[in-house]
Amino acid sequence: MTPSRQPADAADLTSTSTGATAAADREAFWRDGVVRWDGVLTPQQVADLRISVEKAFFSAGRPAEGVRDLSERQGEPLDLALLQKVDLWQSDATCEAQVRRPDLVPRVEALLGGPVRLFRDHSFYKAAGKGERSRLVLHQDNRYWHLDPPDAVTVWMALDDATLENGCVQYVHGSHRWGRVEHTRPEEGAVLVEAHSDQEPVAYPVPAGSALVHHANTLHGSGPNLTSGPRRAYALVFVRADATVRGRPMTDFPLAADLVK
Ligand SMILES: O=C(O)CCC(=O)C(=O)O
Repeated sequence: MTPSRQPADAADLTSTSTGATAAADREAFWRDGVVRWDGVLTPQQVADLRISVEKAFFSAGRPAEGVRDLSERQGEPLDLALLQKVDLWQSDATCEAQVRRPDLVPRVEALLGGPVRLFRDHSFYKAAGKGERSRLVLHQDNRYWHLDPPDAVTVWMALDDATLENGCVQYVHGSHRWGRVEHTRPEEGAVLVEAHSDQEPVAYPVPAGSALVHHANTLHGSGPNLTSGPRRAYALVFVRADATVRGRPMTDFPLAADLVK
């Protein structure tokens, strides 16, 4: 395995739009495996993305094509408690505008210390009224993605206020340094596997429009949505430009700088 790129000397890094320095961002990201960026989406962008996400997930009241039910248990009817969809930007102009926005890519490149590719976008939909079934178990993204090195960054943007009650994301600080963690099936028939951690995750409640930016090896999950409304999020995933996926070069994945208008 190629080792992760270590944070470079931060002295040359410039201020970010939120006033926090890129150096402080990098320090937090490489210390905890996650960093919070506030005010990444305007209220209008949140409203527009909610419309796009609802359209992407549901068609005439039923799950649309390409929607994955992460709460699925083999042999049981679909519960539709925790839904995911990938690559919305390829068919939705509002999502495409997020992929092409000029401000996020330099911030992500500053975190990873070099050029990045867009690996995917994806959206998570935690439905209301499904209780425990909408919980997302602790996992490492790279358990599924097989990127080498695993230096990929998810910019997870809240489309609803994410709270303890509706299942905000939780992260195990420092777990991005643990390498590949064993995952096992939490129960018979579950589609997702769960990682074990002796260290408690830290909950990150954030308002709609804020982002949580995590490394692909950071253990994370989210609690159940116990409220009467959905908890939605839209995320962009960037990977180091020279990484491989399942041993193959990633030249088919666009360089993020080329997508930016
Ligand atoms: O939205 C969530 O609850 C989980 C997000 C997640 O697992 C991810 O962005 O990798």
